[in-house]
This record gives sequence, C-alpha cells and structure tokens, in this order.
Amino acid sequence: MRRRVARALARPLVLAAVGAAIPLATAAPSAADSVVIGGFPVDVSHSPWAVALASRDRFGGTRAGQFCGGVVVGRTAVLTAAHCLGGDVVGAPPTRDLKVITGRTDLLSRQGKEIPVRAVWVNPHYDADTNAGDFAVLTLAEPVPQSSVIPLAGAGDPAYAPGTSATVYGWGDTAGTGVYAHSLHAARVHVLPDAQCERAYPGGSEDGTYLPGSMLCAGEATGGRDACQGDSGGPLVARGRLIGLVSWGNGCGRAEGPGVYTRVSDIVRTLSQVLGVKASRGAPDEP
Ligand code: 4AZ
Repeated sequence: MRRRVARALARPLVLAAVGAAIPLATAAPSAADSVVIGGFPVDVSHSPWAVALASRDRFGGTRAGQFCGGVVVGRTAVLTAAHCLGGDVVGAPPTRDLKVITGRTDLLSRQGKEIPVRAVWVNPHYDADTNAGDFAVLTLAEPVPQSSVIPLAGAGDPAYAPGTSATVYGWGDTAGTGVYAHSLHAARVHVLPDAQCERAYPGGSEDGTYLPGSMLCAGEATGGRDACQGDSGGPLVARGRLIGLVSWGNGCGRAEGPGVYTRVSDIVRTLSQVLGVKASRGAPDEP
C-alpha cells in the first residue's frame, strides 16, 4: 500500500478505474470551479504548453480520462512526472490509450486535440523513496506548434531565487478533498528557501526527502495556494520559463507542507540527451 502523498494522486483515480465506488468529478461538480486551493480558472490559450495526460481506458471518460499534467518542451516532447507513469497508474507496459490533450481548457469540451503518445521514457534514476528524479518524457505522435513550447530555466537562472513569484497550472484537486477540476486552474505561489522544505521533509520522513539539488520548494509561507493531487507533472513557471514540475508534498495548501517540484535546471542535460536519442535514432523506447 502506498503511503506517500505523491502517489496518492493515482490512488483514487486508479481505484475508480478498476470499479471502486469513488465518484470523482461527480462528487461536487459545481464546486470544481469555485473552490480552489488558492487558484483561479485560466484559459489554455494563455498557457498553451500546459497539457493534460489522459487515458479513458484507465480512468474513465468523465473528465476525458485526465490523471496528471504535463508541459510541452519541444514540438513532439512533453515533460511530466515519473510517478505519473508508474505501472500502478498507467499499467505495465503503459496503456496504448495514453493521450496528451492540448488546447483544451475544459476537459468536458472537445476543444483542442488529443494526441496519442508514441513513446514513453521514464527517468531510470527516479527514486520512489525520496521522490528524487521525478520526471519522464513523452514523445507525441504528431507535432504541436512551436508557439506551444515553453523555454526551460537553466542553472543560475534568476527565476529560481527564493521570493520569485511563480505560477502552477493543472486540472487537479481544487479543494484537497478529491474535487477534481474540469477546467484548467492556476495558482500564484513563491519560490521558497530550500531550508523551508528541508525542515518540512528531512531525511527519512515518510512523504519523501527534500533534496535541494534536484527539487524545488514552492508555495506560500502561510499555506493556501498550492498544487494538489492530479496536478502532478504539470508546470511551475516563473519569468516566462519552466522552473519546476509538480511532484509531491504533504497534503495540499498546508503551511507546514510546502509543495515540492522537480527542479528543471537539474534535468536539462538528461532531457537534451533523451531528445538527442530521439533525433538520431527515431525515438526513445516504445511503450
Ligand atoms: C500528488 O499527490 C501531489 N501539495 C502533488 C502535489 C502536492 C501534493 C500531492 C503538493 O500528486
């Protein structure tokens, strides 16, 4: 049985997929757009790099099968969290029904495109105990426009400085109680000092271990605004550049449980190698 919060995103959805009686979007449909963890609805045209990961086979069709977020970093490349692609979430081998939904603000609409995933690469160094290395790359079966690609913030970018204002995007839980949004939300948070997450998540804590080299701490010192279950893999953006991927935390919006993100500067090199493989050999491992 999983105990860490980062995996909890998958738990209710996976249970729902295998038929347990857990109504998700139907629990409080009208609350989804009004009760948010400090967020606000946004139109995806303003953040075209924000995409939804979906599988109707695994998660049902209510919200187009959305179960995680992702972010477009190349015309056929989407970054997401490694824990979104665990066998317990998407099956092993991953379901052939895996889709990336682009250009769709409201999951209940038919706006935008559902693009099949042609290949899945999961960071082989992802550590499910600490949650380090929580990233994966999906190769799209067809390209999206270059205007949908977000630039990455490299090491030394001032966007990583504590106090920087950042925005997190997703279709996840808006209340911390399993109320999944059907439209895209964003929340303004701040990059927090590493010390804040090191205090909250010391070595051996059961949520995970905060490792400043590969993780990024963000939220609000007083809590309130945060990412939550179902947002995993989605973007944290500062100064117009990608600085983090939603990864884990203790609960949602709690002052004592800041959000932990995969630090993008730490994955830039691996990413260019993975995309380089794609360029020279056609594609990373097929799903
Ligand atoms: C999750 O389970 C999750 N509050 C993602 C982000 C946060 C907590 C949990 C941060 O996917």
